[in-house]
Amino acid sequence: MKNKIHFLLSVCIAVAVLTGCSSDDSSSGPDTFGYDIHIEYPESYGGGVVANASVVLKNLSTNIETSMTTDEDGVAAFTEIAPGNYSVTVSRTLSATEAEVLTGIGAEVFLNATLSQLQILADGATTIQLEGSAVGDWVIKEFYYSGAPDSYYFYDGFIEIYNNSTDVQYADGLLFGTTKSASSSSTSFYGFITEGYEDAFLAYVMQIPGNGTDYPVEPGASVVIAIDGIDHKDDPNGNANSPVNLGPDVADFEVYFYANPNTPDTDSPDVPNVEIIYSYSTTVFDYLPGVFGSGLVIFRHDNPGELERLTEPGSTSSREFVRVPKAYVVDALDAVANSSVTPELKRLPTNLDAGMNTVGGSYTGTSLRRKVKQEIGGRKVLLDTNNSATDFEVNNSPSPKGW
Ligand SMILES: [Ca+2]
Ligand SMILES: [Ca+2]
Repeated sequence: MKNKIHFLLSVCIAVAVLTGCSSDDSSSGPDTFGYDIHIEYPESYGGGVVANASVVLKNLSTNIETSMTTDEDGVAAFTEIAPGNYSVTVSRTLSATEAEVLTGIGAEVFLNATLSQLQILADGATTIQLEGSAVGDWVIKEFYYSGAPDSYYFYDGFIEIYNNSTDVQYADGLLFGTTKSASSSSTSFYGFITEGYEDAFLAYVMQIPGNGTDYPVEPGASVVIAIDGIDHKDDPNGNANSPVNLGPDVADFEVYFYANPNTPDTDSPDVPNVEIIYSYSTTVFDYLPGVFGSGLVIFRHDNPGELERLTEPGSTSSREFVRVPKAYVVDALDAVANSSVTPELKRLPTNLDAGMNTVGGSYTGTSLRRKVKQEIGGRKVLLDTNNSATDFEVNNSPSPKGW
């Protein structure tokens, strides 16, 4: 653009020699400028230039809009812009295929950005970074339930929930729970599955506290919920065989099981407690997902205490289970007792987890951990096909907040 101005000035000087070139020549109009607007992808997409983004420049005095599409270098090079104040609106829709490459998650996504005021009084350039609706969601990263090896110690269990999306997510209010425990018995059916129910039925429901924005979690970061928030390897109340430290540096929350007035459960002062919405028994002394595993579900619901509760079909027990319809379920993992368990013995319907997985036995000191699908800009995107047989693998060294 500078070249163009130089050219115009040269023309004016050349014309001035012949006819005079006065500043009040009304036919020349006001000066106009060139302005380059560079568009970039969000940080969590690994950055980079955005081709084919729509950029609308609107003059705030005249309301006249000028639109352009970014070129392959991610630039909308506006020319002949009158001096003044402008707003800039940028939008770009990614197809599922494009999003798969950029975010690791194949779903259509709408990216946009707005600059409410941009003053243009000279040639110039600016860079605008797009923001997107979150692509992806919370997923279960790790479930350690089997108990410490060569022990009967299982208070070192934990659940790790991972922000597998492109944006900050708030853990506030996130609900989780487990079904009736899995079993190594070949006849241990779960009546709800046998009867063909397609919802989750949970023995425990717990909720992460918070007012909506108390617990922000970055993309690629996670929340660890411990049965007991202590360093199980070293704590006198722990067990030397335990593979995990779930002290305040690692565990974000713990389950302090106050439901039982005679509870021997301890409340680690530096690890906040989750809220217990429901327990199928008031005589248990802590949260017990089961050393053989269970169906683990994370979900959202505005009134979890109002969810329907049913007794297990075919059972004489009066214990009730909380029904969580599929629409509320964010992620689910059916952890079963061992590799010989057949699909009829699942704890979760196949529409929530098409398969199942196992660490192979109890008191193994091993966990189930979701596989890493790819890394984008340093962020691990975890594999999520809604089939735990594919998505999870046995982790011989349970790794809360790590890999
Ligand atoms: Ca506890
Ligand atoms: Ca505590």
